Amino acid sequence: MSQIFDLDMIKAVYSRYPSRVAAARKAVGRPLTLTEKILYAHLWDGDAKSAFGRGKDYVDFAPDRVAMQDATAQMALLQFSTTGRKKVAVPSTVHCDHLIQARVGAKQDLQDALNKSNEVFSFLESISNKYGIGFWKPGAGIIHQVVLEQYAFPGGMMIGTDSHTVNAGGLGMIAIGVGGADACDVMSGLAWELKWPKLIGVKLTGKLSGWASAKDVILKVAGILTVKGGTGAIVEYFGPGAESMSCTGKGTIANMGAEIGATTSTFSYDDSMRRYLKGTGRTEVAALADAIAEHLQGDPEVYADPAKYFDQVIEINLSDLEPHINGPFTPDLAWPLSKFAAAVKENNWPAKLEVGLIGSCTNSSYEDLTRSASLAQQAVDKKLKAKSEFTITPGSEQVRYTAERDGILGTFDKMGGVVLANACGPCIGQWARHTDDPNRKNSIITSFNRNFSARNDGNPNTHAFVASPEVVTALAIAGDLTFNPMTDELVNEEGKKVKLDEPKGLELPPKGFDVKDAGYKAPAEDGSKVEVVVKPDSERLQLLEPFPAWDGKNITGAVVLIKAKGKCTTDHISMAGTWLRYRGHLDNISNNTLIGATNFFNGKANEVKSQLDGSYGPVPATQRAYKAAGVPSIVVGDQNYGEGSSREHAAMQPRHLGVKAVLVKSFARIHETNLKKQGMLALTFANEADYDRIQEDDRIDFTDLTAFAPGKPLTLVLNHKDGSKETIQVNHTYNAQQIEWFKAGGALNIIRAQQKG
Ligand code: MIC
Ligand code: SF4
Repeated sequence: MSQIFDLDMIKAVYSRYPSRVAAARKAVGRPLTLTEKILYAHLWDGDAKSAFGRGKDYVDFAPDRVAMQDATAQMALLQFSTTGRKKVAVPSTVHCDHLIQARVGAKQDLQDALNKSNEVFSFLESISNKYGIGFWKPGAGIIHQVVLEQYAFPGGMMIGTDSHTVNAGGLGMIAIGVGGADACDVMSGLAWELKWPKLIGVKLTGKLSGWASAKDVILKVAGILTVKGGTGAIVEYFGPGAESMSCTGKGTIANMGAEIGATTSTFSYDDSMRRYLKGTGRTEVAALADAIAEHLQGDPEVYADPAKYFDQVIEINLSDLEPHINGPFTPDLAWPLSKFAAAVKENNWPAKLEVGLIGSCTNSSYEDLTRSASLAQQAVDKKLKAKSEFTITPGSEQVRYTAERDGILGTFDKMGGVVLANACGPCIGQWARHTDDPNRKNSIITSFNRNFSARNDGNPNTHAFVASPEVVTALAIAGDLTFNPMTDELVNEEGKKVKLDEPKGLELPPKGFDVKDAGYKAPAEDGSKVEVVVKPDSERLQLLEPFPAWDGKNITGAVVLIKAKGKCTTDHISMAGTWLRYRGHLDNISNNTLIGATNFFNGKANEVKSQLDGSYGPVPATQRAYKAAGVPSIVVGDQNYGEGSSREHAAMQPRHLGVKAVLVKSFARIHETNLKKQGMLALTFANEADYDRIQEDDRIDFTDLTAFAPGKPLTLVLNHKDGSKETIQVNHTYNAQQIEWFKAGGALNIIRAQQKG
């Protein structure tokens, strides 16, 4: 296996640890959690004293790495290319995984993607080559699995332009999902700021056995904390249960921490990580980590009395943990397996299971595949024919190659499974699902992490559930959502009743991992001569124009483009699926702006009233008309607005179309930052009930924007159609620097001026 991780960088990080941890302990005056150690070891200015006690403040950090996936890298690198820098300041990689559609199977699908998205892949390859960025070509694997296998290291700090960057927490990192503009800062050699997080401790005792797996830990945690419960927090898992789990199992838990809104999750360095590092060809990294192992774990006093050190503590006994199935439509609706069948009946969800899908960045480790294959083998042995369609998405070429060599993929094939490309595919709506009738309510179950409405196949009638790969496999064999493999029997092809035995798997391949072509391309030493082509008439790529600076005036007479009702995720604001096509072309992708959001005033998606002529029309066209007419507008939203993806398009598109502010009950972290970065106003109702005061025909005046200052609420006057007026307060979390971004029309305008100046 080629060695592409940066050993010198890791050595440099580790050499800072002993003194940084000692200084932090002194500043804080008590034992430290692992999270705190990693954060203090990565302070931009190294000054523990000044960082300590900054409470809810933003603090500057120096991440070690940047990872980007194809669908977000385009915008990140288009922004980077305007800064004037010659090379990235920290090791960075691009991974081509989102733009591959699942249709018939790996080989054909990959070829189709290469044909269809050649322009974008070539752009990413050449721009990576130019700026010193490692390039993982289409088919190499899903970003988070590749990062775990190649780059993640205990105690490191990484940012990535994808919300599931947090996956690397399974290998003891602080790995955080961000928008492309944040990545651009770090690649430009600037500090990266994050609000000092709250700490949630999850103590794991006992040991997983039988049908329960690591996925069930996070499915249960999601049920406890909900999609908002982790907001602003880093979740630290510890205890004997954590140590008894595989490293990739920890990765699964950290991965799906994105679904509870957590900033990230992490685990202390232990033997499972050591085994995984060695198993993936990184014996040197394991040796380096061993040398400072005490710093790559929380202090023993912390784990002995967690309530004293964490803001919240949850305890889970793995020995009692029941498998869970979460859904539909939201990842936090958690059902223990024994209660699920009744829930399906009570809620009238379609019990017939049409497709079971395993794999993805969440669950495609060797352990996951062998455990699921053990069930597939039983199906063959016990003469059961899988009743549902069944697909497998390997996370990387390394895992796929090894699983093929070891006969695992062959076993799935015997059960009727279809192996898809090593890519996101159905997880991100890149799925040409064949269905007889899209209007029929139907059910699917996946081992992925998200199940928002219409996410996987673009069909709002699809009820998507999330579970472990082994539960997905068992249910696909049964073809029935109400089947409980722990207790129920199935009738085989000979009419005999049979029962599935517990799944069995292997943590790591006994013969080691292998791969012929991992799909990596190192960048040129000197990329200055590399030419990056963006055709002026391209419909997929567009060079960026700087956004205009604020005019220094209060906004007056703003109309309400849309008042979004209920869940409004980044999928609602900037849909994926077929729209992924335009991720490098801001103007074209803006045609999907908020088309998935439900209009509070008529309960419909993509139908809003134009204040120009009173007609109803699609959101993007209505907004384009406001922009052309010079009418300012705002977007109003509900709780946890912008939940889900890191895609900054959800912030850049409204900005590009001329929306001035987004006013909501609460924000998801990444989206709020993305809005700020792009020079938008991200505001929250001081009084949530004021959401109800916003009327369809309001004209809104900002009366004190000219005095915009940290910690000071803003005042809005709502001029209702009947002539009455109401004044409301809105809050914001902008610090002084972020207010400068707003004034300059976006953070990039400032970086550009600095790099050129
Ligand atoms: C997702 O899981 O929603 C994605 C697709 O990976 C996104 C990134 C994107 O929108 O490109 C994410 O989670 O950040
Ligand atoms: Fe890809 Fe799905 Fe993972 Fe996002 S969650 S990176 S779309 S596999």
